[in-house]
Amino acid sequence: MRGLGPRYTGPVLALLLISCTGTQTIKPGGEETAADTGTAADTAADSGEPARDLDEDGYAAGEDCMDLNAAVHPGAEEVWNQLDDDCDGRFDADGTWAGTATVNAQAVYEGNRYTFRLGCPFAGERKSGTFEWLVSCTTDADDEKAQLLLGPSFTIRPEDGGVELERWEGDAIVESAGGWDTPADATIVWSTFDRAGLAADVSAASLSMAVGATISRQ
Ligand SMILES: [Ca+2]
Ligand SMILES: [Ca+2]
Ligand SMILES: [Ca+2]
Repeated sequence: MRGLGPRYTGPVLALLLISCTGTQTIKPGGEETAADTGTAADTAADSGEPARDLDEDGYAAGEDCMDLNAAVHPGAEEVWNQLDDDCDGRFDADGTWAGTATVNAQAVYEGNRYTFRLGCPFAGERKSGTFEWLVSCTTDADDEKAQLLLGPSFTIRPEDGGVELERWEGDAIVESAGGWDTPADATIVWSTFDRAGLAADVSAASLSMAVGATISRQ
């Protein structure tokens, strides 16, 4: 029996060595590592929370401005639907619009008919279902009849700026610095998200106006 003692010495030492090296990986308060996620000790840089992509379109919430609609994400095609399909911060034709309107006016005064043709700047802002726009005309300061019949300047603007999809149609108003105003009918039709046509007209006994413009997004 005495002869067996030394034979067990080797395995006992090996077990002691294994238990000592094992304490290195379970020490409380150890350094956070990439593989050690989802614990209370996680840091912001290593939260263990995968980026969420609820609609599974390949774009995580945040980058995806509507993460419950797989058709909406950066790079998607913008379509007429009152949504910001491509997540560029504007839906449909939102933006600043400009152009030059041509105004052909006819006024009857003391039995005589006078005609005027003006080029008038158009400025508009389309945003989230509204389109506020203004045509600003300045008449020829040397044209006495224009000053008398149209005023030194006049504007045309919509009475209601609400707009849906690719067509706006409604009442507008012509206001003259000469002290009068008159209603107009106006229509704006978008051919693309960057281009539209404006048509407006005034039809009154002593004044008629035809307004046309091609406007574009800036
Ligand atoms: Ca998504
Ligand atoms: Ca859209
Ligand atoms: Ca957009």
